[in-house]
Amino acid sequence: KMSTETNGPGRNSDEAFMRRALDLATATYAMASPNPQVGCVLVRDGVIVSEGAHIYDAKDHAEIVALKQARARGVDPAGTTAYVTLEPCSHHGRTGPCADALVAAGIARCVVATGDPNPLVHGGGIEKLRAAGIPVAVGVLQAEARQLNDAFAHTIQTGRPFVTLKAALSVDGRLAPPLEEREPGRPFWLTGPAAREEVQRIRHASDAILSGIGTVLADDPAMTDRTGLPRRRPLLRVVLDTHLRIPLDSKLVRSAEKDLLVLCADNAPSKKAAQLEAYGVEVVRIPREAGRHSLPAVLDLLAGRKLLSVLLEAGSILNGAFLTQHLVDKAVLMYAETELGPNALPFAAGIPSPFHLQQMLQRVETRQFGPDVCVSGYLHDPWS
Ligand code: AOF
Ligand code: ZN
Repeated sequence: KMSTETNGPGRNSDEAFMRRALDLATATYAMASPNPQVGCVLVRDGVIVSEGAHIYDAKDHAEIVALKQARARGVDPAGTTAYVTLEPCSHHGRTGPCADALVAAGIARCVVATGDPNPLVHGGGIEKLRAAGIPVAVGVLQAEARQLNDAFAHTIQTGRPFVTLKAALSVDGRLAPPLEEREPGRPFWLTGPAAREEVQRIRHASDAILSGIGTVLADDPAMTDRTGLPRRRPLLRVVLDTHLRIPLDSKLVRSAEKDLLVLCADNAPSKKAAQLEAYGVEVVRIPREAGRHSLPAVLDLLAGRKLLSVLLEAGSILNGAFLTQHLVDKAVLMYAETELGPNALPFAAGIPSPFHLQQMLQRVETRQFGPDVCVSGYLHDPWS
């Protein structure tokens, strides 16, 4: 396709370089949180001279990584165009402002995919660049850049983690056969390997995974990130278990390595709590509302640990509680061809069917994973 712009670098080449910056940012899943995922490339005469991405533990922001790489290669960044997936920052955090560093380096032009929702920045970086006489284009591949940082945008504005509800469903919208028709301690598989791989990718992109004791007793799930990709902190596995019924010989407890958090009620048995703690499980008592865990309190506790994203992989009761309390931000529904019938476990208590949830979703996407169909969408847009 030909560029329709007549002067300056064409739109298509801007997109191509931003695509590369986005790829760099995408590669940092589980390495940037609690900061956003950001990538940057510096370009001169249509050629990339250096690249960078932000890794939380390395502190340097993506722009600084790219500037340092250019200099290490003997290239002066002056006169290059900087492509950044998130507005360069204007504040002093763990590092100095990237906007100042780009100005000092003599960048000729800056292309930004999306603004930074952080109230400390929020347009300030773009203003600084423009005030220094650097032309700034905003909005190239904006949708992709935003999606990558949904959880960051949500958390920085609401103070709570971004909640994604994931469910594997039968074609008639059920979670699993009735318990009495199942072998306990064995997960019931509806979807195929391609859909399950996608779930692993979602887990890898999450800071925490949450389920209820009912699911633990029925399935004995591991709730792990098995992508084999690096993470700067383990996927925190969280179980809501009012009375501490979680078996000591469950997969979760046996594999606990400071990455298993069991939330229970004030009056849960102390002896069981001590036993769990001896296995390396963290037990925390949290407030209840009408005999059930207060879900806002659960999310606040996770936010207090600087976790941006929570993946809810639970049964009917928790799915229903999160949905009816409007605490779900995004839903990912994986449908398999199998029919389970009206006696099977409903998708979510208090919601007639997953169809009713789908009707409420915005920006719905339908994808196929082998024989399975994945419908996903937002209940709250973290960028609106
Ligand atoms: C950028 N480039 O690569 C990133 C940015 O205190 P810090 O240093 O950890 O700063 C974190 C904030 O900086 C974060 O909340 C977000 O607003 C911005 N992230 N900005 O210019 C980057 N990761
Ligand atoms: Zn910065």
